Amino acid sequence: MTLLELKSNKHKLTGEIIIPGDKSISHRSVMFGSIAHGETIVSNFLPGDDCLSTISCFRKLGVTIEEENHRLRIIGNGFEGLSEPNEILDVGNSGTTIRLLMGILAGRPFYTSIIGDHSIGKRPMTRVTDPLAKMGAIIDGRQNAKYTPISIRGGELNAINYRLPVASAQVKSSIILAGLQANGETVIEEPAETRDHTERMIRQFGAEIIKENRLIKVKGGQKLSAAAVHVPGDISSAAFFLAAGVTVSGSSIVLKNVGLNPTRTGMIEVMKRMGAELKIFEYDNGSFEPAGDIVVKTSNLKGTVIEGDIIPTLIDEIPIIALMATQADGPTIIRNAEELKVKETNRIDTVVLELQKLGAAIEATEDGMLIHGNSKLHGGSVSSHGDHRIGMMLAIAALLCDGEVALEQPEAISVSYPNFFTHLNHLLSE
Ligand code: SPQ
Repeated sequence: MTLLELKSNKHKLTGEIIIPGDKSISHRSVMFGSIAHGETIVSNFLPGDDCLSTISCFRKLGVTIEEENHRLRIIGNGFEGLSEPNEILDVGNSGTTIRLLMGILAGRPFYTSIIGDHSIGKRPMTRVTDPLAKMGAIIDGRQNAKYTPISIRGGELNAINYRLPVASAQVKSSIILAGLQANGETVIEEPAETRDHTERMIRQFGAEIIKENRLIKVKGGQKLSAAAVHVPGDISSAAFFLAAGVTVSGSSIVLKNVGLNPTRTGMIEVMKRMGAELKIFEYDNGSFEPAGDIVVKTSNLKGTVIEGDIIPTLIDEIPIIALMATQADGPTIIRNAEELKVKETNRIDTVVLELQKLGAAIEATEDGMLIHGNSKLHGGSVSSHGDHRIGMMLAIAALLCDGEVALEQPEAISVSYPNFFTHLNHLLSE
């Protein structure tokens, strides 16, 4: 087991970093490049472990993908260009890979077997296997296709009208990808708006998708044509430095190239509400995904309530928001966030357990957390539990602690931010 000693020198953070490519958009760029016709070029691709798993799966499905220096060249031959793999597909730690991949495979007339790591083996798959089976795919797996290993034999699909039981971009995207191959028009209703990268990418690849409030409509049989994809920086990665910038005293940092898709910016809204001093400079990058630079400074924060429709727009940022809230004046309440229980770890339990070890006044609730604020954090031994976002949150927590923090399983961080510690050390060294 790897252990990393994080020295707490309470050093301010200054200078600037360029935020690495967005994980959600990087995954989708590989998938769309693979099912489109022609040569897709992707720039600023994120070579994190999860996105590399996606590349590996599509190579096993017969797609030519070249990867060099954050740039991909993908030769797609349409959905029909995918072929039956003679090996098991391994999605590693990536929920996005397995759920979206199943949507694509649902319409392919061949057999595929899919596995993932220990964490994936505990994450619910019925949320996608149910609607895909309704459309006509033959799916089996552990506990009636609830968990991996999963096998799927695709074929002719029929469109469905489907109300998502949870606000999930992965489930929505999986059904959209199946819907593109189905007979008729698939209609999906979202209980709350979730990230819309799939919808934006469909349009970039020359097909049509209609969004009317919370209804999404997509017709089957459309042709996708290869396109250029420039991946903006990942706001979910920037989140760790946004929180460090406002909480570590004497800090002032610039985060460059942050994706600013409004379905992902809930944390910025919450930070403003908490009194954070941050400035956003959005620029026209000519892409279908907006981006900009963010300047953030140490600020006096106050507690807040985070609940309802904003939750899906900051779901992956909740661990680091919880840490930020330990430093605010007054309590912060997070509600309606039960989805956290089925992420790489149960992120309500892991956040509460690990922050309590460092002296935070934080409690788990049925569907979120209660964070009392004004906590003086001390050193201690903590673990990422193999969850990248918990690992990064704890590395930032170490900056706020009196005393050393030893972090177990820091290697999980490479799932979404392989150069996280290089960036952190750069901001500490200026
Ligand atoms: O891919 P994975 O493992 O599910 O990754 C996570 C993360 O923290 O990076 C969730 F654990 O992000 C999901 C996110 O929570 C990525 C995602 C997407 O790209 O569509 C959507 C969200 O999940 P969901 O279940 O709400 O659709």
